Amino acid sequence: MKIAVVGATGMVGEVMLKVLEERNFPVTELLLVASERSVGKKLTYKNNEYTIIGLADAVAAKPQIAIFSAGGDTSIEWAPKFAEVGTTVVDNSSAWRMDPSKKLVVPEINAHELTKEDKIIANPNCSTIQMVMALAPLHKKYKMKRVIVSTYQSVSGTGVKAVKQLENEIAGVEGEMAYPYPIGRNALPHCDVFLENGYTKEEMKLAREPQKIFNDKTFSVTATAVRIPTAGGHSESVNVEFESDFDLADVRKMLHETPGVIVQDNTDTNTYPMPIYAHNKDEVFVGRIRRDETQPNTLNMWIVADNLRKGAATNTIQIAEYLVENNLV
Ligand code: A2P
Ligand code: 11C
Repeated sequence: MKIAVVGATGMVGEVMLKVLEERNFPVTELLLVASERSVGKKLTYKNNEYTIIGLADAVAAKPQIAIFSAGGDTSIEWAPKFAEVGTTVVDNSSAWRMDPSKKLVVPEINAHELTKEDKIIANPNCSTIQMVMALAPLHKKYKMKRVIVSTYQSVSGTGVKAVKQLENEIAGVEGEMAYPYPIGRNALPHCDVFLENGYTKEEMKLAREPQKIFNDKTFSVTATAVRIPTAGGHSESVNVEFESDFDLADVRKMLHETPGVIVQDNTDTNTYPMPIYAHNKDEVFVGRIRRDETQPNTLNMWIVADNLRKGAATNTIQIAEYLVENNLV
């Protein structure tokens, strides 16, 4: 495959290159793309040096696949230009996710919907991906009515500036602030910008994206998204009410048998998912699985994943792998 990585110098771009290499993606030609500021700089992939090129040159090269993580504005402007020359774009930004003409894909759940005609495919938000990975098998069997999720999100979700802010605070040095407040020794109930309805954009992504991924509007999701001082890995407390009652042992068994999900759940041994264990892993970790004793048919669980891997780079590359394996590019 002739593949372009757009945003190759960014935080997610760097992980994309690592994941492509680890999974031995069938690359015949690799185009590394970033802003004009980076054109001419070098990056290494599989011990070979590559020179960063600009977007216009990348379009002219007509790659079969372009994986994008260069922000929404770049995707809005450039994804259609790639699509026009026949490239299939898998986009990690929020630009196309809720566009009814574009598919929003978590491969384990809905990759089967993809066709050759899908030229721009959206990758969901990181906090959505890990949540739906755990909800998918349970929804299929017990049918969800309502989900209440509270997130504990790492600074890496915000970007380099936020990672630096936390590092500076830990080191006790002054520096640029990514957040309106200190993040070390703090928790900010504020991920992304506030909207007119009082929710943040991140919270509304958690509310809307799952309905599109499951192609089902019969359940609802309400969210509170919180930024905490972890370097990498998002955690979520999820309360889910089902239409029908469940068997707890069956819930555990189903999650255990779900590809891409690992159950870490033993209170006797203090076994539960944590960001430090999810770091650099592609799986979604689920634990603290227990019945909500305050109302019928309701479950509590704790879900953790590496937001830069399954939440971003890995999911994007899994979509690209699906396209290749199914002759869709
Ligand atoms: P650059 O490093 O040249 O700025 P992050 O999410 O870590 O901020 O990274 C964003 C990525 O998107 C970087 O690779 C960045 O390149 C790239 N990028 C940002 N703006 C543009 C643009 N206008 N055109 C192409 N790439 C862009
Ligand atoms: C965060 N979820 O942790 C965000 C980062 O829509 O792709 C990814 C934003 C997005 O702040």
